[in-house]
Amino acid sequence: MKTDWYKNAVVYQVYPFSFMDGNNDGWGDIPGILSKLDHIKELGATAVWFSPLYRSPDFDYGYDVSDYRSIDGKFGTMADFDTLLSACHKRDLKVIMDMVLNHTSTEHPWFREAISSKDSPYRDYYIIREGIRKGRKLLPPSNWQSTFTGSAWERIGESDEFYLHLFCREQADLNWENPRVREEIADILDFWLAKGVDGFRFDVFNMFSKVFPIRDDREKHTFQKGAQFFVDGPRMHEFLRELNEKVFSRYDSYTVGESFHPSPEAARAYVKRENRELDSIFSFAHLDSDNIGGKKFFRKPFDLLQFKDGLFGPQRDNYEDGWNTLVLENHDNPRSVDRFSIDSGKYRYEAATMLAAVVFMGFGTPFIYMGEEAGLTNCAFTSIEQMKDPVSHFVYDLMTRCGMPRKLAFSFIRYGARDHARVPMAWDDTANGGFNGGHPTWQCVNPRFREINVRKDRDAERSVFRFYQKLLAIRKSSETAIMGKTEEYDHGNRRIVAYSRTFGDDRLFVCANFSPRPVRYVLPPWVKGARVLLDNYGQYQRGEASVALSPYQALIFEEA
Ligand code: TEU
Repeated sequence: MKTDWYKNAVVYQVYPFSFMDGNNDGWGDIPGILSKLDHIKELGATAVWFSPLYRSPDFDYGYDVSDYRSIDGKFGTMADFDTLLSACHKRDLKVIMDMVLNHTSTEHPWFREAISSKDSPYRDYYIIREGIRKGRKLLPPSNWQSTFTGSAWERIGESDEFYLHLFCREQADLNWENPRVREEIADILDFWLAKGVDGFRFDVFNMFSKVFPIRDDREKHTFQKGAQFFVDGPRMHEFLRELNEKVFSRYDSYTVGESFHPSPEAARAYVKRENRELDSIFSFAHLDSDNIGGKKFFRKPFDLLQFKDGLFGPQRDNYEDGWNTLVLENHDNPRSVDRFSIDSGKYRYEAATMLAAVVFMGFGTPFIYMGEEAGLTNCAFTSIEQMKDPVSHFVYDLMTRCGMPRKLAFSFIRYGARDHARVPMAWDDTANGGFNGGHPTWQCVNPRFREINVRKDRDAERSVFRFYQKLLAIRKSSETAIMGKTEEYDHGNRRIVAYSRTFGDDRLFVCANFSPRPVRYVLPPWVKGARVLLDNYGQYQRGEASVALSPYQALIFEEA
């Protein structure tokens, strides 16, 4: 029986490598997570999404899975996972597993089998094609490019054949056209649901279906060639419907898809209730308002209007017949307080709380990334060698090979790197930020951990954590905050974000100064006299005709 529990859920994302190291070996692990579940609960989250915990050679840190029914030894055992699952459930926390099903690790037994012989029954689990002979040269089957730069095809040994990989070459794309692959996938999902997990986050799900036969992309693109042949492909809806019918519909489960720049029409269709595909997909468009073409390293001046378009568009599009998600950070993004033209040195608390109010009071399920709730900042990396993410290295190499000076290339990488969010959590000011007992960590700790850490924030008078607690409590207790329709105000204002949420006769109003300068803002007449539910400065009790908003001040009103 479906209860739609996700509609009033608040999801907390744990990146297991860096959350908490229980056995002091330098890597985060399940016993570590267990020891911090109360923190998640106290915040007010109602569900936890675990980035991949499965066996993996970690070329892409867990997003290259070599056994979907296992727990990687560095994190613990399946028995540890079972303990974690029941510890979450005991605290009324739902559990969402990350499912990376566009590709497997090239160390997955299916792939090993597939390339072991041309007659292998696993051959057709992947997308393997002959290269193109041109004189002495052997060219890849098409000019498609991987999301992480370079050709999307890798030659199989000395043979004439190549396999497709839209991400790292250690991540081979599965052939979803093959019904046996889809059966295997349904079985894997069933395995976890039968164990008692409550839902899935699907990694780059909108690349499952490709256009066949494979051909060259002859269009001009600034970045990735071939995308129109593998994003929102022709059988996407059919594949999702099939999984929904076979698996999700049999459990009270929740699904959220992570999509790679979907078209607006496709994005709506994936979550349209009557289509019976996914419950929701991530809305990321606003997070591209400080970069060019969705490529995080290619920084551009922050554009608040683009941010607002990206934030409010999906709230509008999915209101009547779908559902939305609200995201500020994840393991693929730098810390939000260091983006969007914000100076986290001076206004860390103000900006972190303002961003939370603006994003998480919207229509959709909030997803909070570990550390965001304490206003954790980017890490002051000083060299590319300190970074572990292969993407940082690929893009740096590409830039420097194209002749970009190293210093400049590094400054781009440092702006957009996924590494910032992946350093060990700074829990307190003890060794390694309290992440472990002092053993060297797999990834450097943030050198600012003594000054910026969870305990210090929780104890502070102006605490990001406590603001999040209040914000989430408002969300949970107000039907308007959950179900209300969003209406944006003053879209053209380049400093202010303002919107209302309406449900029946009840209205909420949110307004925020997205700039480091004070701004006077004239409130809509109905907000005059409205009660202030939350204010990150604590200045206001009631709405006036106009309010003087301090730098990064955010106010949430409830109509009297
Ligand atoms: O990410 C999909 C993705 O394409 C981006 O978010 C990507 O990480 C970014 O553009 C690079 O700067 C998902 C996972 O979230 C990510 O961690 C994996 O690396 C990727 O899929 C491959 O599995």
